[in-house]
Amino acid sequence: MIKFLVTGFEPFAEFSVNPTQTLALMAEAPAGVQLARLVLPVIVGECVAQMLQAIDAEQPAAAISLGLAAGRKIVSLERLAINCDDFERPDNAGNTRRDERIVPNGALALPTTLPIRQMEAALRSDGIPVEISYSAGTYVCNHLFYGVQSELFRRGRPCRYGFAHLPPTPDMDPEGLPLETQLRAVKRLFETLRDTAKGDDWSSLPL
Ligand code: PCA
Repeated sequence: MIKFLVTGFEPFAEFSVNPTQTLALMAEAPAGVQLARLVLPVIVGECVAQMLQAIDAEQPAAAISLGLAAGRKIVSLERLAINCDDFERPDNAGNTRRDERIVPNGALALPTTLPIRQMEAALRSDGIPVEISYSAGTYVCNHLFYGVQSELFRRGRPCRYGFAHLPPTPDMDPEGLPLETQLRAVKRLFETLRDTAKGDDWSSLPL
C-alpha cells in the first residue's frame, strides 16, 4: 500500500457547493493506494497551515490539492505556483490581498512535483478533457499551492505535491464536466502517481 493525500476546498464566493469538496471526500482509491482526505477552508494562511499539519500527520508519499476553476471547461494540471497574492474577491474570512508576496524573499515561482505529463496522457487516453496549465491564478488556490510547495522545498521535498483545477459540474454551468467524469479523473491521477512512484527518484522530476 502506498499512501497519498487528496484535498478539496469548501464553497466560496457565489458557489453554494464546491465540487472539489465532494471529489476529495468521494474519489475512489485505486488498488494498492490508501487515500487520506481533507477539505480545506478558503482562507489565506489557514489552508496552508491545515495542509502542512495533514502532511505531518499522514506522511503521504504524495499529495494533490484540488480547486474549482469556475471559468474553465477542462481539467487543468497546474505546472507552476507563483509567489503572488492578488485577490479579486475576499476569502471566506474576509481577507483581501493586493499585489503581495506569499513568502517574502521566496522564489517567484515553484514547479509542481507531480508527473503531470504522464497524468495528462492517462486522462486523455480515458477521453477526459485535460490540459497542462501555466497559471493557478492569484487567489486562494495558488496561495495554497505556493505556500505548501515552498515549505516542502525548504524541508527537502519529503513528498510530491501539486495542484489540479477542476471545472464546474453541469448543474453549475451547462458546459461543465459531470461529477462522474471528475471522479474518474481524480482516480486516474492517483493511479498515475501509484504507477510512477515505483522505483522512481522522486526528487528528480523535470520541470
Ligand atoms: N477555487 C478557488 C479557491 C477555492 C477553490 O476551489 C481558486 O481557484 O483560487
